[in-house]
Amino acid sequence: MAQSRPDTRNKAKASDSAGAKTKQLEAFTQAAESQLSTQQGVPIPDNHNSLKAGVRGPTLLEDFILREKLTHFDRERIPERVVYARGAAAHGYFELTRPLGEYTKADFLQDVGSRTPVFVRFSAAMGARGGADTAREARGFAVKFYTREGNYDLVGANMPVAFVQDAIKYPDFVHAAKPEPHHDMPQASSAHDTFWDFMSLVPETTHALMWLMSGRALPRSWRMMDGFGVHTFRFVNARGAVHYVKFHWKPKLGRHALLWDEAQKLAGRDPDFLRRDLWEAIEHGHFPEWELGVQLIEEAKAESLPIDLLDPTKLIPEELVPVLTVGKLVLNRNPDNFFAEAEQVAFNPGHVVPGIDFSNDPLLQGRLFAYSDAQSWRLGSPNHSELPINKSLCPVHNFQRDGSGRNTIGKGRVAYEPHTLANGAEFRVDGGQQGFQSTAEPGDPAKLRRRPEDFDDHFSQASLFWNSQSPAERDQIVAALQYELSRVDTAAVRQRVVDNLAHVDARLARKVAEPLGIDLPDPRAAAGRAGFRELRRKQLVETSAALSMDTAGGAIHTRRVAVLVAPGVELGAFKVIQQALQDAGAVTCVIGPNLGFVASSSGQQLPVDHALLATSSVLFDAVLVPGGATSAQQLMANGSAVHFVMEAYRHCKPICVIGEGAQLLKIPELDNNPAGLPGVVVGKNEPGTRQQLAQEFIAAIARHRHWGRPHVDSVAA
Ligand code: HDD
Repeated sequence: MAQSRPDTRNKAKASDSAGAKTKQLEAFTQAAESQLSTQQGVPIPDNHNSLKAGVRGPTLLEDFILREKLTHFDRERIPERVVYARGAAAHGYFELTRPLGEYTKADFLQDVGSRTPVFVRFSAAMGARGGADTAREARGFAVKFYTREGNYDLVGANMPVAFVQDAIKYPDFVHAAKPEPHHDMPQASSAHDTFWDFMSLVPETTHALMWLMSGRALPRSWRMMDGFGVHTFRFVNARGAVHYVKFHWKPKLGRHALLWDEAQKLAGRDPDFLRRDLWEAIEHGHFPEWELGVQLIEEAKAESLPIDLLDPTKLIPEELVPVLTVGKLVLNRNPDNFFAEAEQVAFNPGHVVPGIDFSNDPLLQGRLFAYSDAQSWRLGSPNHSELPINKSLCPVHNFQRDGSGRNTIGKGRVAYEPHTLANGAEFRVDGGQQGFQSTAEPGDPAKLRRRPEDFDDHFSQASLFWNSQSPAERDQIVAALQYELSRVDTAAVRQRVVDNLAHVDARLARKVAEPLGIDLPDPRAAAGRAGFRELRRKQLVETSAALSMDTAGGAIHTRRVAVLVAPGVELGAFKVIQQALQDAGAVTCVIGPNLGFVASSSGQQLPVDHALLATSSVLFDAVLVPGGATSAQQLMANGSAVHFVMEAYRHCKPICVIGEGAQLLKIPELDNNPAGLPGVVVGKNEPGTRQQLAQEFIAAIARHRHWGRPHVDSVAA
């Protein structure tokens, strides 16, 4: 292919006169930083008063400064994303740790150590842009790789499976899940009739529902959740050989979830909980990290798998195809401007680079159209790829021209191909081996509206997920389903859901049905309905460890520990533990009755980070109550302080109480003796034991939650 680059961005050469003009402009720009101006650069003399006909007279239409300011303001909002509207983003890089040339010719996956800049946006699927971060939601995990061969977007989620199998059902699914159209409620909640009506009638949703009802839908932090590409994609190597590929992001900080009660309280205490968490971690230099893993399946072997790779409601258990770690993702820079970057970023699963190709997954195929269409509407023009955050870093050259929001100045008379008039040589792009090559997929070319037979197995993997959960995780799934269905007014819908659940697990269905005022679950009733085929493919594994989040241990890096203090607090053990926590990477916050300082028992002034009235235990991962009789007495007399500790107890969070601080744990059934409670470290302010206390507390924090605490349900918090 001959090369001519009439509008290559990176190669513009400034002429001498342009250079002089630039210098002149720079001088103006420096002067202008201390001077407000209109969009045309005209200096603004007064930004407080509009132009009036006399001091008490009407405002003049002539005031172009006011007119321009208001017209711009009136147009500041763009339509929010129809799904995944609420989110935030960060910059970083992807580094390859294992060469993948054997599988794909993608340039950025060849050389170990090579780094590709990325922009990553995390989001919540159904909530509006102004909703709360901690609603029960599938989370978006969208990564834009700015590779040397163009932008590659991996637009995934924190769940490996989708709700529906075919893109033609996606708008129905979204309409059922979003607020009900007659009164626009509820916001960011699946606990309503239309959601469960649709789900109960479309059993292919069952597997994803299990994920949504689990802790996966309530991440403690975006930094502590998995990501998945969901669909099967294809890697194509330089020889044209194909491997099917599934993408996995695994967080370095482990996987942790909020409890439902916490999530609801956080929605009020700090609706920005997750975006603040990401922002602060990056601001403080705690750069979040994930490993990129791939599951690779030779094209010829795909048939022998018991799972249809084109079905987006199925995953491949890691026991069947292991996840190969190939790189790491590091987020190390917050955006400069939320709107210009996080809001205007336009992801598209159709953005692939040579060496990565689509599969015929019917959900993915629909997405290939939907995103470019959605972005052109949302960002106002097909020229959204020219916005700084969407621009590829490599040169762009084509003959697309004009349209609103066009930035590129396409030079010369030639805006077509083939041509000879650019530089006399013939320029023609009509095939050949360069550029992105679409790779054929084995398949049936007949045109029909049908799905492969195996797509009808809607329950095997929902059961696999259920079987892989720990007892505590199961309790939460049951509680989530009970909560959601208790809010569904239509009894027939509640009944259909539990009838379906009986195909996942009979005990699960019975337990969920208990408080719902309906009949016992009847799997035969579900099986009789339209859209239901009782197909159950044998799964080669009974359980899969990677499907459970309940993994013990791990680092405590960036976990937030609250330290409750009042005047008279003893500093000895507290200071030793605080230092040990900080050395282990945790963040400690001193919380006192008021802002300012608290005088310790030895008369030292201890700075307070947060006042009790402005904070809550749900904003923390663990609680430390130091000793000191006066301090403990005052905290005991403060309902907010007692509630703080008891709520942390109820949420099974690690707690360390020293000396008189133990009085804050008021559990009458235990005669107020907290010794031996899971995840509760009790100690004295004695020099010889401080280090050991600190290590016990760190180990307790590493486990994150301590299930099986006695009398949790009787705690009024
Ligand atoms: Fe989608 C946005 C993830 C299926 C249509 N989707 C969007 C975003 C994420 C996903 C993370 C936000 C990207 C960002 O941060 O800007 N979508 C998924 C996943 C899916 C999925 C994991 C299933 C595997 N989506 C899906 C289908 C369709 C769409 C089947 C339509 C046929 N998605 C869109 C959209 C959005 C979008 C309408 C909203 C606004 C936008 O794209 O930019 O085009």
